[in-house]
Amino acid sequence: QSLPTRRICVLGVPLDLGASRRGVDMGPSAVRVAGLEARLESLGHQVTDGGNVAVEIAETRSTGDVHARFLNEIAETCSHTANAVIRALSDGMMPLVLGGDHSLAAGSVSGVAEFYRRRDQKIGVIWIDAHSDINTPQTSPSGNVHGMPLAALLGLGVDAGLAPLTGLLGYSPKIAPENTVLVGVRDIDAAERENLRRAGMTHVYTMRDIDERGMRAVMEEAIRAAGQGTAGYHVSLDMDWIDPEDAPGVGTPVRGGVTYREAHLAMEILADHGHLLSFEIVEVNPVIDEHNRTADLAVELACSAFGKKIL
Ligand code: B3U
Ligand code: MN
Ligand code: MN
Repeated sequence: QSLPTRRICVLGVPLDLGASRRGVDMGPSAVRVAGLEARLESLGHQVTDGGNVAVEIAETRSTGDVHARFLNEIAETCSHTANAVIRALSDGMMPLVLGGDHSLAAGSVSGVAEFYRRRDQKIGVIWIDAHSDINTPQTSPSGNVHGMPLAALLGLGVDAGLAPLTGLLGYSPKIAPENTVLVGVRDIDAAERENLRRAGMTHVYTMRDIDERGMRAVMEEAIRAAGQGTAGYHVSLDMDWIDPEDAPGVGTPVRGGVTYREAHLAMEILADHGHLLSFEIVEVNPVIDEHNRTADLAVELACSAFGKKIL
């Protein structure tokens, strides 16, 4: 196989403060144990492990505001994550971020956006998830910050208490709705619908779109929108996108997700286009996984996204 060799920097963010179910803090470890580095290297890539970003644990902290539990601790970790991502990109490496709950994406995406902003370029984001993650502390039914990162990145919820996240690196918004795409959503809260509208999000592909139009058409459109006028895009892959049948070890399983084959196809299509700026895999929960098979699948999908071909 000939594929462009990349220098990849793995960054773990063992954060579970944004979720109510515990265990996704062990996600980075599970994905490393599943052989991420060796399997990417067997594709010809150069992989450096940048270690883990510092996180607090629930046991030593108080929850704070029930509408956005542990928000300040999460913002702190997001700030470290953003800086680690900027460092990797500055060293000429592509960040591959391992979560951890999805709230960390407020940090990783902020880092990628900032790196390109310094070069007068915008970035796109392809957010692959069963959920739309666009709650604010005001609209969240759970108070879990992993349901809020997309709102923070789009600049929503500043006066609803989300300022510690929206204000990362000193400016907001980090991304534009026309270059932000949701793929595979099937669990959207009523208030999130309103937030999607308020944020100006138009590229929202639900499971119905995937069923009716097929993964190929949806991914091509997603890639076009995220790439329009940008340096390229960050891909944020929440493993709960995949059906719990194939990915049981996730923070918040939702039935009716994409199949094993659709998931690989989507990653292969991403690899074909080559505008990937950074990649992340979040919400792997080893506590409820079966013999690490969700982490194994995460590694397989990363390999497909980084150019592994069947033939
Ligand atoms: N929308 C719900 C559920 C949820 C969002 N993201 C995850 N779960 N993983 C909420 O709590 O905001
Ligand atoms: Mn998510
Ligand atoms: Mn999700």
